[in-house]
Amino acid sequence: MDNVQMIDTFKAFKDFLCNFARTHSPTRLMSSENTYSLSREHCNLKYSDILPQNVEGYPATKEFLMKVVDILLDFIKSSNDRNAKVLEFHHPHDMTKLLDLDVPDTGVTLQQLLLDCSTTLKYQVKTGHPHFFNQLSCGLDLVSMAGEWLTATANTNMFTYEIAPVFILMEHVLLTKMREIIGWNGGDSILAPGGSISNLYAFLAARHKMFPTYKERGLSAIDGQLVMFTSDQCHYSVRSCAAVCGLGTDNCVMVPSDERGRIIPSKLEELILERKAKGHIPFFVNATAGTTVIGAFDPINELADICQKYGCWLHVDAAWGGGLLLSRKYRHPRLSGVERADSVTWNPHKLMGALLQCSTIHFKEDGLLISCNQMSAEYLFMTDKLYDIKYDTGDKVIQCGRHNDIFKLWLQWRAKGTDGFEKHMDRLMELSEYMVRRIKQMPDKYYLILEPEMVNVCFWYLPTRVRNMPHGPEREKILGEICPILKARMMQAGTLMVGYQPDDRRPNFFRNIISSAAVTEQDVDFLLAELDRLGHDL
Ligand code: ABU
Repeated sequence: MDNVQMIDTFKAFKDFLCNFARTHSPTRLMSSENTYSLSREHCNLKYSDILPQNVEGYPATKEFLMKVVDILLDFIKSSNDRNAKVLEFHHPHDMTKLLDLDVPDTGVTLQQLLLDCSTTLKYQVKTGHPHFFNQLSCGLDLVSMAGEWLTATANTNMFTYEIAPVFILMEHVLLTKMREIIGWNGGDSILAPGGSISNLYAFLAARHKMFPTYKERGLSAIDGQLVMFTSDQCHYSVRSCAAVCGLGTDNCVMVPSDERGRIIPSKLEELILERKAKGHIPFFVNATAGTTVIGAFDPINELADICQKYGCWLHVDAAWGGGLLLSRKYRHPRLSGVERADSVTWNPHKLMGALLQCSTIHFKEDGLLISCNQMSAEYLFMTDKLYDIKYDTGDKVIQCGRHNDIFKLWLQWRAKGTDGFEKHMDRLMELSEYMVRRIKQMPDKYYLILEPEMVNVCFWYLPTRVRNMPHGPEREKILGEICPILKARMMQAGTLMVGYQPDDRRPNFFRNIISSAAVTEQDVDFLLAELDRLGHDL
């Protein structure tokens, strides 16, 4: 055998091994329907054979990443396929057996990483599927997703202009626009990691405003017991502020709400007076614009009057309902008076469909965030920099590293325009109204719990055996017991996801959310028919 023959034989053997490895992967992540195979040339490569470790590795890098994109595109396609399942449910102990979650001592090949990516998405719930109605954040906005891809590739931190110039300016422009939509001229804002932390920022700024030396002196700066007020329907993060900021949850007063889930202003005033009589210091009132379960809106103007009278800070938690600020049709009366608030939480990753996560907190008064939270770390926030250091926004927050959550929202807003967002909000509300109409057309099968103010439609499904029972506590008890069983059937069938929960007035009931741009009237019809198919015999 001459040299050329030997090389050919060696190459043929290498190809055979490569093919064998591709089709006989020993790991359990190998999926039989996998089509994400790297070329023979690259199938045995590892991370060290691509950029940045191998400067000659661009062709392999490109092929690897293009295959990752193929996997992502297939997931997107299947998320939009109404014949595909929303999820493939397995109990944790079974799921563990389907996966190889080990992180090995010796790294695996790029080919194996592709299989890992593919398998990961195979078992992921498709939150962008038109039949996923389970959370406040449903859907997959593809422009926003493209933005997130770019964000991941840019891989920068948002603490200084120095390393994120374009993104910092985008934050400035977009947050100013959002404040204008709230109704303010000026002020300040920041993107925070979630609505709960946004609410915490509001609390911190309010306390700083009232007790400017708290930052240095701590508890000794406050001569008395601070008290905050919120409705009994508020998001639990408001109460959590009291726990983490030293008030104690006993000093987060839960004000009763009416039968529609809205705070009762006269009760608020009574409770403020009660605490004042004890020598306490009422300082913060939270109004919820869009409660998590029912989607109720507290009457902001009435609360603003009370806050004005007693010198309290008014925060509006519009994490959920904030998107309706963009709709001329639905903004009023729900968010009327929001411009009178001192701070507003507004999560574009909820109703507006920006990718998770994208949460904003806005302040009417400029300068509070920085004076409250600034620590002036000299290794990041030098004062003698080349540029105007007011753009080093990282010193306004209590965290150090800050994820880039702006680009996906900015790109989405560029694509839709403010008009497009308004149409989107109106469409979601109209679809929810459609669902309510359909439920009312089937009183034998569905019981609407209350007329929704938002896209939260709360209802019970009525299986055949209860259809002739009069509605009352006895029937509600049965309906409450049915919810988890019907939800389990949904998940096992994989065709639909709708959430359920109890509240302080009733046992378990379903809460359906329409916040995905993918949903149509036909999907609402499917949802109602599917619940009946899965649950009529319960
Ligand atoms: N408050 C966070 C969102 C909760 C939900 O998706 O139901």
